[in-house]
Amino acid sequence: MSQSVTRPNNLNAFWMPFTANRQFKETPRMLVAADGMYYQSEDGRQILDGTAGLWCCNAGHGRPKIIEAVQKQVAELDYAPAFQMGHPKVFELASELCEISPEPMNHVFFTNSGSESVETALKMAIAYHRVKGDASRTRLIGRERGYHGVNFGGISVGGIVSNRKHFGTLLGGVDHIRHTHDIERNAFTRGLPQHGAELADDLERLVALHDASTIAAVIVEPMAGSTGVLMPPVGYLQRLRDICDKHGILLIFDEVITGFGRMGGAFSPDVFGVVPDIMTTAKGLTSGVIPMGAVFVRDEIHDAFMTGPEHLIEFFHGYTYSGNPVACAAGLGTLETYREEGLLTRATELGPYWEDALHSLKGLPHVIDIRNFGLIGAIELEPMPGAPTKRAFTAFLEAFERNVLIRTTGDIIALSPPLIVEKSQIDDLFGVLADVLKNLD
Ligand code: PXG
Ligand code: PLP
Repeated sequence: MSQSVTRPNNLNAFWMPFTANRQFKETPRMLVAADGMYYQSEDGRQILDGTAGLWCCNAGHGRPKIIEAVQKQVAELDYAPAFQMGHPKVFELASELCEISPEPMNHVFFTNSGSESVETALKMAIAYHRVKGDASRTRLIGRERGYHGVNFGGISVGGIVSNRKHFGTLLGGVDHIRHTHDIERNAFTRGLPQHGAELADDLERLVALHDASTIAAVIVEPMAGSTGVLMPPVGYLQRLRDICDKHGILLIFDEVITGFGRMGGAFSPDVFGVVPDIMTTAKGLTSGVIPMGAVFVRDEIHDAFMTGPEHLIEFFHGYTYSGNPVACAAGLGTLETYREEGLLTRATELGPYWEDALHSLKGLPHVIDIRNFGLIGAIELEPMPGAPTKRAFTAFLEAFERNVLIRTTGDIIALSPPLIVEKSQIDDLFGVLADVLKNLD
C-alpha cells in the first residue's frame, strides 16, 4: 500500500457528516489508502484501524475476493431496476444470507444503509399487523440511549438526545423503555453484566399505559453500540422476548453493528440465544465497501403479506438501489471472505485475549468503566468538569498522532477492530492507548 495524493485545495464545499467541520478543516485528518488492518494517512503513516472504519470493515481492507467481485460486476451489469425486475446476484445473496441467519428468518429485504433498514423494519412491523387485521397496533417502542440511524423513524425510536432535539416533534405514537447502563452495579464487568435483567420489565409499564393492542413493535440494539457500548445484562433480552410474546408485540433487533461477526457469531442470536422477529443489518454485510443494508424477517411475517391478487404489489416500499448488482457482488465477496477465513466466529476465539488486553487499562487516570464482548471494547472516562466529551476527543486526536484510529462517543472510547486483527496488533492498540490515557489531562 503506497499512495501519494495531493490534498484538495478547497475543503469548503463538503459539509461533513457527524463531524466538527471547522475543527477538521483547520487540521484535516485525511486517509488516502487502506490495506488489511491499516489505513495510510496523507503524510504516509500506517494507521492501525481500531474501529473497522465505522464498525463496518469487518473483513479488513483491500480484500481480494471483494475487490474482484466488485470489479467484475460493475463491468458486467452495473444496474438493474429494483422494482418489477430482477438480476441473479440479488437472489443469490439473499439465499446465502438466509443460510447464516437464525431460524426461522428466511426472507430478506435489501436497503442501502442501517438507517434505511430501520425505517423498513418499522414500516414492516406496522404493516404486518394491518395485513393480519390488527390495524390498531401502530405504536413503536424504542429505548433510551438507543441509536437507530438518522432518519425520522430511527431518531423517533432512538434515545440519544442530541440526535433528536433539533428536529421537531418526530413521529407520533412512540415511547421508550429505560436504558440498561448502570456503572454503579456493573463497572468493569467482563462480558455481560450481571445486574439489570429486570429493566426489561419496563416494557410492562408501557403496556399498562398504552395497552398492548396499540403496540406494533419494540426495537432495541442487542448491544447498544453508538451510545457507548452497553452490553445486555444477563437474562435481559430473553425477558424482553417473553414480554413481547405475551402481548403479541413484534421484537426488532437492530443488528447494524452486532451483525456479521462482531459479537462472535453471524448475528446476536448465535451468541445470546434470543431470536427476534425482525432483524436490521448493514455495515459488515459488504464490509463497508459498497453501501448496503438488509432486513431479515421470520417466515410468518413475510408470508402474511403474500395474499391477495397475485398481480398486485404486496408491500409498498423499496429503494432505487435496493439490491444494486455491484453492492450484491460486494456482499457475496464479503461472505466468501468471512467463510474462507472463519471470520464470523473469530471474535469468540480472540475474545479472551482481547478482554485481558482491554481490562489491563483498569486503574489508568480517568477510567471509570471498561466493557467488552466479542471484538468490541469500551473505555468510559470521567468527563472533564464543564467540558463533557473533550477528554475522549483529545484521546482520539492523540491516538491518531500515534498511528492508531479509535472512535469516541461522549466520553467513551469505543473499539471494534476488523475481525482479521492479530494478537500483536491488539498489543499495539492497547500499548498506544495506555500511553495516551496516562498523559491525558
Ligand atoms: N442502527 C444501528 C444500531 C447503528 O449502529 C445505524 C442503525 C444506522 O446505520 P447507517 O448505515 O445509516 O449509518 C447504526 C449506525 C459510531 C457510529 O461510531 C455508529 C453508527 C454509524 C456511524 C458511527 O458509534 N451506527
Ligand atoms: N425523491 C424523488 C423525487 C424520487 O424520484 C425518488 C425515487 O424515485 C426518491 C426521492 C427516493 O430515492 P431512493 O429510491 O434512492 O431512496
